[in-house]
Amino acid sequence: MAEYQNLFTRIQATGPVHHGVPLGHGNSPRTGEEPLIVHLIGRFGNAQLGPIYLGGLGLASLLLGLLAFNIIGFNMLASVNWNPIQFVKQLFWLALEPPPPGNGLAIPALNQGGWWMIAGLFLTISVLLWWARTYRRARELGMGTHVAWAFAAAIWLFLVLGFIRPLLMGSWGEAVPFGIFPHLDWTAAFSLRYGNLFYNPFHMLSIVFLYGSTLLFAMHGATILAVSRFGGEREIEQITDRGTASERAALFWRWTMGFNATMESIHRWAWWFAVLCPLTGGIGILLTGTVVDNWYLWAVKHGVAPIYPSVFPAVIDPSILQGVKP
Ligand code: 07D
Ligand code: 07D
Repeated sequence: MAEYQNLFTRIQATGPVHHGVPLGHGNSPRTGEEPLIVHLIGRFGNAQLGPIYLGGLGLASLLLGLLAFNIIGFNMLASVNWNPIQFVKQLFWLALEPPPPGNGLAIPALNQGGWWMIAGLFLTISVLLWWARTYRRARELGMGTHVAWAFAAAIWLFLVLGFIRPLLMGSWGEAVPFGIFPHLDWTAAFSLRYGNLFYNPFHMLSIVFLYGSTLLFAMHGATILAVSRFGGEREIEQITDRGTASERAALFWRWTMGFNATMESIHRWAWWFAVLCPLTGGIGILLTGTVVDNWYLWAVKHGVAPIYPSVFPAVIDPSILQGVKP
């Protein structure tokens, strides 16, 4: 029954275009007075394009973000002797590095991490202003601020990685470089330096919520699409009446799992899983190097991991030889 497999949008419901609720005092006018209806866009989401709200926060955020982006880009360009061909060829490998480890928290020279600090500062302000924008726009629409607080969870991990942990460790050199592959190198090196991040229980929790988020998203998306022939995607109230899309969706999970979410609770689950991923992750990164110096030795000490087997000439963990205490 292929006609009921609802995976691609076939129907585009369009009503009269509108600008949304009136905005009170202190708001900017919305941009795009005559919203457009674009069929192609309607295949992915809503066919109505605009109006968009720029506003002071949005404008300031975009400007600072663009400034940071340009500082990073020009530093990368300088690192290949201003050669545009090499810039494009090596783009994914280029970096703007933080100050060297010996520099501590001192203000460095521009080409010794100074540009990294300026770009980082601008990017951070840009992200925080964008957060304020999500909060303010939600309030103006009379909505809850759930999106803003979920975004705040991601910003928490971002701040731990680039600001809070380096501050606690007493060196900006601890922070992440800007760059596509360089930031992956940093991630791998960080794990190795601290004795394998897999043994960090907060990294474990973060992964649980990462994987859990995809699982929940798949279950929810699939369930709603599967009852769209009964109008499942249109039901906004919690409906348990016999024969409705909601009742079938609930029944399906009760049949297959013995338990089901509700139209409301599934979104609370999704929100918490997504939020807890960077929240627990940030805790894990914050503990690394500050409280725990080697997660493998920590895991051995707490009976999580076995010690190296003594079948061959005695193996000693290299970090113990370097004086690291479990
Ligand atoms: C799909 C929403 C759209 C967002 C996108 C990202 C930029 C960066 C900047 C050239 C899901 C836009 C990217 C604006 C351009 C310059 C200087 C979100 C979606 C498309 N990472 N990471 C990526 C960032 C960290 C890790 C990709 C940012 C940590 C691994 C992209 C941050 C660690 C892998 C990217 C950040 C880490 C990636 C795709 C900030 C541990 C990959 C991201 C601000 C968490 C993957 C080449 C994506 C990849 C990847 C951006 C932090 C690990 C470039 C902005 C330090 C292991 N990261 N990352 O789709 O392909 O997100 O890398 O903290 O495998 Mg990363
Ligand atoms: C980065 C939050 C900040 C982003 C913000 C967005 C812009 C761009 C522009 C849209 C992602 C700002 C946006 C500026 C806007 C446009 C155009 C969220 C971010 C504010 N790990 N690992 C995690 C796995 C290993 C390591 C988390 C798996 C190895 C480090 C996640 C595996 C080593 C860190 C996770 C694995 C290692 C992590 C990230 C498997 C490397 C972190 C969660 C199967 C060899 C981070 C506690 C997240 C963390 C993190 C998954 C392996 C290192 C769950 C599945 C052992 C150093 N890892 N990892 O939401 O929190 O990130 O750790 O092997 O710092 Mg890991």
